Amino acid sequence: MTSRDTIFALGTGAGRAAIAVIRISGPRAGEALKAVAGKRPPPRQASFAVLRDPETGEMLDRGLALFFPGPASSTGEDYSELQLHGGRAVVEGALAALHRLPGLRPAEPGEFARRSFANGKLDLSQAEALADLIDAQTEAQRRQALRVAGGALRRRVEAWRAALVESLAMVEAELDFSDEADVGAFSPARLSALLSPLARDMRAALQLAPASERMRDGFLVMILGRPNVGKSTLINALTRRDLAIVSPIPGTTRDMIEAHLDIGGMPVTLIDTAGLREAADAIERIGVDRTLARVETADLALWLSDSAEAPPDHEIETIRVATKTDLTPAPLGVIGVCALSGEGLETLAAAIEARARARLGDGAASLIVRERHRLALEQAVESIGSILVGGEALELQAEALRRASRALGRIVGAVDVEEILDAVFSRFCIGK
Ligand SMILES: Nc1nc2c(ncn2[C@@H]2O[C@H](COP(=O)(O)OP(=O)(O)OP(=O)(O)O)[C@@H](O)[C@H]2O)c(=O)[nH]1
Ligand SMILES: [Mg+2]
Repeated sequence: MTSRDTIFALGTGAGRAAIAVIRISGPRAGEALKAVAGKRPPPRQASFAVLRDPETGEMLDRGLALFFPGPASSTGEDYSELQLHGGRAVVEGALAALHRLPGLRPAEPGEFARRSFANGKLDLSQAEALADLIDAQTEAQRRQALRVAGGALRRRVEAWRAALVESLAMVEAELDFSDEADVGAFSPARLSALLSPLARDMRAALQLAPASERMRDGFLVMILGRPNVGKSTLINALTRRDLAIVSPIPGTTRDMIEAHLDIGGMPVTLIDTAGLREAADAIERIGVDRTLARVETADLALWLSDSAEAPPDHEIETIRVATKTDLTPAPLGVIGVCALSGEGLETLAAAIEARARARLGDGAASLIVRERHRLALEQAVESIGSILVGGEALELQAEALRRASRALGRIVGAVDVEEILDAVFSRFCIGK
């Protein structure tokens, strides 16, 4: 995979649409436009273009062509875009025409983003955040992805690395010139004055990490209760879909049914479960066991009851919900819902939203958003911590500083990255 190839791909989603955007990046991006659209438009200006098959001259579509000369383009290379009608035959015709041009080949998944990275347009944390932005389903997820894509983590890591470099310079100067009387800049106290606030700042960022990682997956809410209390009815009402089978027969639900919801901008994963009881048969028993296993990883349980029964003891935070309030009124202090009238659903949704917001934040302070980042930062903090404990030889302190710096470098993709890059970019879609 050399960047001398010129690559192309459909950038917009596959299928019917009003518009399709085809992206071309590499040294022949300008020539390719000339070959299929008859001209290379002036830089950064949209021009009307008639797209033709370069071999037969047959018209394929009318659309817009744009040209961005490198390095001031999204990939850092010469970059072209064709905006066409989003029909399957139009797109296939255009891609086939480009494929016939010498020096052009279809892009691999994530290859555009990888070239942006290689050309310094993005660091690794930003490239990953762009993938999150494309996946973002709710406002809070979007806010978090946009913040990291805008370079929030990149800048913080750069500041941390700069402080490490300064510390390392101090330690190395002491190692090299300690016999010269006038150096004198080094003292353990000065080193820890540099490193202590750094470690504190990193630990603060780590504290927010679980919330930000959870933001990408969704706040996990399990609907629990005895058979027949109305759990499946509730998930259907909250999602406004006919997801789960509802019946008056206790033990209807066996498999967990999962739905992804946007509640007030917060991503929430809601799971309907098998009613908890001494199971009537082996299959139901499996359903109940799975429910209990999953509860351990949940953020919140909704304990549903139509008879004012209190929830069993769980480790996790629980909201009590009284169902079927058309038949029995809710006990005092318990949120009541009625699936027939929809009463109480808004109150319940607001309660879930509030817990999700308290747990995940709103994305505006997110920094460490992936396990990959967190593990690297933990390593850096550990290395710095070993110096702050004191008592280590200067050579070992220098090595610990280098280790911390390398760990941080992995977050932004600045060091020993080939494997990380392959793993990160191959998960992107084609055209990204
Ligand atoms: N009157 C009334 N009936 C309800 C209400 N909500 C649910 N039901 C009825 O209660 C019965 C059980 O509902 P489900 O949603 O299947 O209960 P479940 O908790 O999922 O039951 P299992 O899957 O067996 O654990 C069905 O007949 C529903 O129509 C309600 O608010 N009022
Ligand atoms: Mg059910």
